[in-house]
Amino acid sequence: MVPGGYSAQRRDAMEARRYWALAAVVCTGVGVAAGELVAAVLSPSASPVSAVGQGVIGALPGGVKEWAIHLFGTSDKTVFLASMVVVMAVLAAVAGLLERARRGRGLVLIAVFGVAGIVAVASRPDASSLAFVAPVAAGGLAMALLAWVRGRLLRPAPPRAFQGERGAGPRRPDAAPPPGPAAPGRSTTRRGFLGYMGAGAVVAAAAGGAAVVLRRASVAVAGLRAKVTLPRALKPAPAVPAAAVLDVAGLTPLVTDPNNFYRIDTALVVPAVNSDTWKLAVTGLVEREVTLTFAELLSKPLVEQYVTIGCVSNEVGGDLVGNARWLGWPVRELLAEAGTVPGADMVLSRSTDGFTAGTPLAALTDARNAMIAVGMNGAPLPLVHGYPARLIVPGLYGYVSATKWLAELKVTTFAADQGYWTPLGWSALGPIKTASRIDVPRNGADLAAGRFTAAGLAWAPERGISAVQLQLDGGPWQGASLAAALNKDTWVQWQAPLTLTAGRHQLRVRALDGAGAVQTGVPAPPAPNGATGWHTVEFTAR
Ligand SMILES: Nc1nc2c(c(=O)[nH]1)N[C@H]1C(S)=C(S)[C@@H](COP(=O)(O)O)O[C@H]1N2
Ligand SMILES: [Mo]
Repeated sequence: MVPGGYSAQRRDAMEARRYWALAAVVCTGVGVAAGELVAAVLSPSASPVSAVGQGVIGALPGGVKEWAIHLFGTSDKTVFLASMVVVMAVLAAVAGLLERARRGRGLVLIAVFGVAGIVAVASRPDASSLAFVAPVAAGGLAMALLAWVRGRLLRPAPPRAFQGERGAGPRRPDAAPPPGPAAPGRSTTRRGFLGYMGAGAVVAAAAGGAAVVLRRASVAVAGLRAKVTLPRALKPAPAVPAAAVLDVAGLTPLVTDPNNFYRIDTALVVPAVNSDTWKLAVTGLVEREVTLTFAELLSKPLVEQYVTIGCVSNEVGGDLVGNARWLGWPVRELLAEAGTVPGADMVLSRSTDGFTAGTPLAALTDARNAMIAVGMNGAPLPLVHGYPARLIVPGLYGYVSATKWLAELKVTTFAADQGYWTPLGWSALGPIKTASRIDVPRNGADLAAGRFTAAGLAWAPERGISAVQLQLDGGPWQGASLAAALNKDTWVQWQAPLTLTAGRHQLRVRALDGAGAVQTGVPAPPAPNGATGWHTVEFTAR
């Protein structure tokens, strides 16, 4: 019997609850901070915490909402975020107490927060497909950490019988040990436990701090971007004619929404380039070096053109290709201002984060509109697509031409310089190969036998597409009908009526470029200069 056992026991139980609550707060804090960091890196537009906060405000009844928006939304974002943090900490502590009382209950509560985060992030208007990664990471990490702490560091609540005895007198010697403060867990001391918690808090603070710094930078740049008014092009791109758009469910839209535009770059963190201080320098084999500010760039006579760009890594049938209306200043005009020196045959474009692409000088100065692009589909470039300026060169894969966050154009030679990917085994030259893709039916589809319309895309930038042909079940090649082309630098939609018997089928596509050259059927992998082969889908008709 312990003298004064009653109060000591109670103290023990209370202290144990504090440990569990603390553990859950720290684990959740690490998870949430890690999620914010992941979000800051992957999709700078949406923080899961603020998305949940906005969702909560949005769901409040009218009067309360106005009050909340007035109090937090406009006047003081910091108060809003601080109160979110307090609410999350309280809920996390509750999760810890639930977990102590019954294994798994607290984890369920954390999972519910995670789902709330996913819903909040996914329902934002600018949600990218990566947006859900952050709340999944946050919830998953918080749950895994709490489960680990539970197993390693903490004792569960004593069984009911024992609890019933609480305060009922002297403790039975054979009763389960109470969760004592001197030994919060099976394998650690109180100091050890607090050490773990302190380390967790440091990790959470570091991750959260990094997320805040990254987000500040991108939010600041997003603010500058929002204030940009793009000038009208000297010669705007003609409106998309109705004849260029086919109406087939499942067919990729002719013009790609920037939110769905593929993204490829080496940047772990999206560069946040301040357009107020941004400069583009033309250097190297030039008569005079030229620098250009964003304001100067916007004041130039701009051109506008639909251009399909693609990644050399795109597999046959893949989706690393997109079509947008780009607004920009022809590179040849800037190079003419600088005056290139005879002998130069390449321009090494460099991004603010050190990526480089080597583009033939001729491709930047010939009649195609290679441009320093500032606009995509009528808006300034999204941050992930190179704000404030990037190169767009019709006809060339992105790795040799489409430098985002453009900082420098060095006029040079292929003998003297190499772009980023060339020493890594990719060709110095990267013209986009003629390609075609079946969007409908999808590989593995199940459809009704009878009449069916197949549809897809074909592209051969710079050369244009003159025909698309389909082969059903190894039969003769038949022509598909082409929609009108926007120009020879963009992909073209095609469709073809098929009559399908019941059973398994195979459909294959190939394109002919503007000169009538047939797309090669010889399979080749993406390296070193672009995949080839005919896209083939298999499906079943019933
Ligand atoms: N700064 C920078 N620009 C870059 C790259 C890069 O890694 N860094 N990748 C290039 C590659 S390989 C491609 S395919 C295109 C993709 O452009 P997008 O992300 O706007 O679709 O960007 C090009 N520009
Ligand atoms: Mo690429």
